[in-house]
Amino acid sequence: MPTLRAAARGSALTVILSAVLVGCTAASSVEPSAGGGASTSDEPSASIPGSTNPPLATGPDDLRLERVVEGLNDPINIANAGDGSGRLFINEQAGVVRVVEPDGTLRAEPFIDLAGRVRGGGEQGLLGLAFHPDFEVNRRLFVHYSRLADGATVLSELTAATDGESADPDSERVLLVVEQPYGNHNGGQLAFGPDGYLYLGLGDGGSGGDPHGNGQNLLTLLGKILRLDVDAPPADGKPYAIPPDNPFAPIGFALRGGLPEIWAYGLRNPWRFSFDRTYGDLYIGDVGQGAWEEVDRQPGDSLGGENYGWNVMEGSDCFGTTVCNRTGLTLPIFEYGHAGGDCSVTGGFVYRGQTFPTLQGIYLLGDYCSGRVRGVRRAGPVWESVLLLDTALIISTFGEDEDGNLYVADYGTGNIHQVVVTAAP
Ligand SMILES: [Ca+2]
Ligand SMILES: [Ca+2]
Repeated sequence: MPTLRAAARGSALTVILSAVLVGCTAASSVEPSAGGGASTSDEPSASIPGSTNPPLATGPDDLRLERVVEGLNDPINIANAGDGSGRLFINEQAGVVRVVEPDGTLRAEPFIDLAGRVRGGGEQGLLGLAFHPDFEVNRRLFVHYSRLADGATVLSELTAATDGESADPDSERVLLVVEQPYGNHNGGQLAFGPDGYLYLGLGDGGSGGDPHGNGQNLLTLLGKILRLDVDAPPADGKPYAIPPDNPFAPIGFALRGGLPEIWAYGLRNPWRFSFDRTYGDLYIGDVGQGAWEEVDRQPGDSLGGENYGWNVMEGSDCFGTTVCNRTGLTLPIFEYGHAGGDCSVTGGFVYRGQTFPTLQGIYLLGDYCSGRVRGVRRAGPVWESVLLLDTALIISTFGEDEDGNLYVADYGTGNIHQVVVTAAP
C-alpha cells in the first residue's frame, strides 16, 4: 500500500450479469473551482498518454471493506435520496428497490416493486435510480430499466408517497423508450449532474464490437450519455425538455447533426458513471471489449460533445486495426488490461467524505470479474493509479451516501460493504 505524502496534491456487468460486458489520454483542462465556473487552480492542462499511469504517490494505508448490510438479491445500484434521511436505496436486478435505514437495517418492504415490468438477468434489469435534487419537497424519482416484454430501455419518472417511504408503480410516467438490438450493453447509470440535469448512460446496444456502429452514430441514442431537462416544460412532443446548451440541441430551426439528447458519445457500455461532488467532473467507467477497461473523465466545465472513441478505439488502442484516426477523440485517464482475471470495469466515485482524509480526492473503481479495487487521482499533469484491494467480491456497483461515504455491492453474496480506512496502529 502506498503511504501518504503531504507534498502530493490532488488536486459486467457480466459473467453472471451475463458474459462480460466485455472491453487513453485525457484532454484534461484545469479543474474548476469548487463553485464551478471560473478555473482558479494553477494546475496545468495536460494530455496523459496511454496505459502507463504512474503509481499513486500517496494514498490510504489499510483500506478495507466493512460489511454493513446483508440479504440483498442481486444488488446492482446504490443511491441516496439527498433528502437528509440518511437512507440508502439499493436496486435489486429483478426490479425491486430496497431501503437501508440510517441504523443499517434493511427494511423488509420494498421502496418500490417494478418486478412486473422489468426483465432481469444477464445485463438487463432495474439498472438505474436517481432522486430529483428536490426530492425532499417534490418526491420525484427516476428509474432506468429493461422492459419485461422485449428488453427495451425504459426511462421513467415515479412519484413517491408524501412521506417519502415508498413509491407506487402506478405513478410511473414513461419518459423515453429505446429499442435494444441485443440483450447486452444496455448501459445503466442514471444520475443528476450538478447542473440539475438528468444524465443517462446507454451502451452500444450489444453483441460484440459494436456491429451497427452505434457508438459513433449521432443519430442513435445507443453508445451515448444523454442529458435531459426534467424540470422545464416538455417540448417538441417529448415528455422532457432538451437543455438548450446540449451540444446537438437545435439552434432555432437549425439542426446540428446529432440527436439533441446526446451529451457525449463513443461509449461502449458506460455501466457506471458519477460526478465529483466537489468539482463536478464526470467520471465514466466504460466497459471494454476484450483488451482494455477504461475510465474517462470530463471536466466540470465541459461543454459536452466529447467523443470517447468507441468503436474506433478500445482504450488507447485502435480497435480491430493497427492504425486509426484519433482526431477529436478523448482518450481515458486510466485503463487496465485483462491480465489476472480482470474483465469488466465498474466505475465508482471520487471520495469526498470527511471521515478518511487519506482517501480524499481518489476516484475508486472496481473490476466485476477480479474483485480488484483500484484508485486513480490527479497529481498535477498526470493521473496516478494504484491497486487498493484484491477482493473476492463480484463488484456490481459503488454507491455514495449523503455524507460522501462510499459503498460497494457484492453481486455474489448480496452484501453491501462500506469503504473504510482503519487507523494506523
Ligand atoms: Ca442491449
Ligand atoms: Ca474510449
